[in-house]
Amino acid sequence: MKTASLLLVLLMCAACLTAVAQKKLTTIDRAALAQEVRTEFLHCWNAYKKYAWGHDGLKPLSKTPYDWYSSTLYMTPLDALDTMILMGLKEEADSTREFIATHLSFDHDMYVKNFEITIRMLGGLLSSYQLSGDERLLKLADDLGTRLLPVFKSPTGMPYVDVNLKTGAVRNPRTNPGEVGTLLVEFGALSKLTGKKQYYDIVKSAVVQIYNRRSPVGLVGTWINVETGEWVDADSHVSACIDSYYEYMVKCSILFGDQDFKKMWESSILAIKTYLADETPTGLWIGHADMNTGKRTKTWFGALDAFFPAVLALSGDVPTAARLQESCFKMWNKHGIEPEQFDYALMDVPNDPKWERYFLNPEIMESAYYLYQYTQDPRYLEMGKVFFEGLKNFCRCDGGYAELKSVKTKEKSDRMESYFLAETWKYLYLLFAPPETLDFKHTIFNTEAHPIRKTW
Ligand code: DMJ
Repeated sequence: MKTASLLLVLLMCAACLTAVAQKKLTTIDRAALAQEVRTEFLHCWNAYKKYAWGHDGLKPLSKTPYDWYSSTLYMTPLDALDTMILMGLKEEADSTREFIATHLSFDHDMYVKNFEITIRMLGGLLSSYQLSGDERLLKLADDLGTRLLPVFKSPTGMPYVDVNLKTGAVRNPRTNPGEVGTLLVEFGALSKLTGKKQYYDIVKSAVVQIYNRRSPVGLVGTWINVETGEWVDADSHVSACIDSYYEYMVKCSILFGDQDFKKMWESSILAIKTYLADETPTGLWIGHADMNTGKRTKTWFGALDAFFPAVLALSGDVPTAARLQESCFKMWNKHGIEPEQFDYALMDVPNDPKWERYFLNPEIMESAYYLYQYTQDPRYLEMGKVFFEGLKNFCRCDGGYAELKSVKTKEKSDRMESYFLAETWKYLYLLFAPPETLDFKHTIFNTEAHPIRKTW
C-alpha cells in the first residue's frame, strides 16, 4: 500500500513536471521570435545599405563605411547573402546576388588575409551558389581559389597569413592552427564542385602538417612559423587561433567522409578532455595548458570558446556538449552579455579591461542551435531568447548593432563585423524558424555559418 501511494505521488510529480515543460514550451513563441530576428537582421542590412553600400562593412555609431583593403570586396553583402536566402528575403537576396555576380572582382593588386577571405568569401560564394544555382558564383569561387592557392607555397606547405590576389606574392610566416586548419570545408567543397583535385590535396596536407607537429601529449600551441615548422607559442586551448582547427576535423570527416580527419579528431578530443577540460564546482570548462607538459596555465574560457558545445554535439557527444553549454550560459549571464574572456576560477572577466569587450560573436547561439537540433529541449530556445534580449538591450543602435567596449559598462564601439549578419542573426533565426527552413542533418556549416551540402 505504502509503495502504491509512493508510486502515485511520483506519477503525479512526473505529470506536473511534464505540464511545466509543456507550459515552458508555450511561453516561447518560436514563430514570433523568428520574425523578430528577421526584422532585426533587416535593421542591420538596411543600415548597411543606407550608410555603407558598396563597402566591406559599416561602422554603426558614426554611420560610416569601412574597407579592409585598398579595394572593396563587398564583404558584408556576400557574407549576408545566404542569411537573406534562408530568411526568405527573396527580393533582397536576388538583387544582392545580381550585384555580386556583376561587380565582385578579385583582380586586385593587394594582400589579403587568406583565412578571413576563405571563410567569409569563398564560403559565402559556395553556399550561395548551392542555394541559388547561380553558376556565376561558382566561377567567382574558382577564380578566388586559384588566386589564394600560392599562399601554401611555404617550405612546410602550411599557408602564410597573407597573399596578394594579383601577383600571388605571400607574406607573414607566423600563423596558428586556426588559420591553417580552417580552410578545407571551403577548398574541399570547391574541389568537389569543380573537379579540381589540387584544391583538396594542397589544403589537406597543410592541416596534416600542423597535426603532425602536435606535442607528445597530443596538444597544439597557439603560434607556429610556416617556414621553420617550429612552434613559437606553446599555449594550448580551444580559443582564438586554435578553435576551428578542431571544428574542421569533425566537419571534414562528415562532409568528405575522410577517415584521416576522424582519426585526428579522436586523438585530439582525448588530449582536450585529459588536459584542457576542467571539472569545477561551477561546472565543466575548457581552460588553457602548456602543449608540451599538459600542465594547467590559465582558467580562462571566452566568447569564442563557446563554439565547442556545437562541435561536441556534432561529433556525437551531446551530454558533454550540454554541460559545457550550461557553463557558457553562466558566462553570458554574469553581465547579461558575454565578455571576450572569462576566468572561471573568478567567475568574472580577468582583471584587465581589454577582456571586457564583446564583438557581436555568434558561437554561443550556434551551440544553442545545434543542441536544440539534437535534443529538442526547450531550454535552448529559452537560452536563445536570453541571447536575443541581451543583443537588443545592449548592442542595438540607430545605425545597426554595435560591438561593446565593455560588457560591464555596456559602452559601445563603432564596429559591426560582416559575420554578425552571416552568423549571429542566422543561428538565432534558425533556432526559432520552422525545421523545414534548412535540412540540418544534411548540412555542414563552415566556420562562418555558410551552409554547404554534399551534392557531389
Ligand atoms: C567568425 O569570423 C568565425 O566564426 C571564426 O571562426 C571565428 N570568429 C568569428 C566570429 O566570432
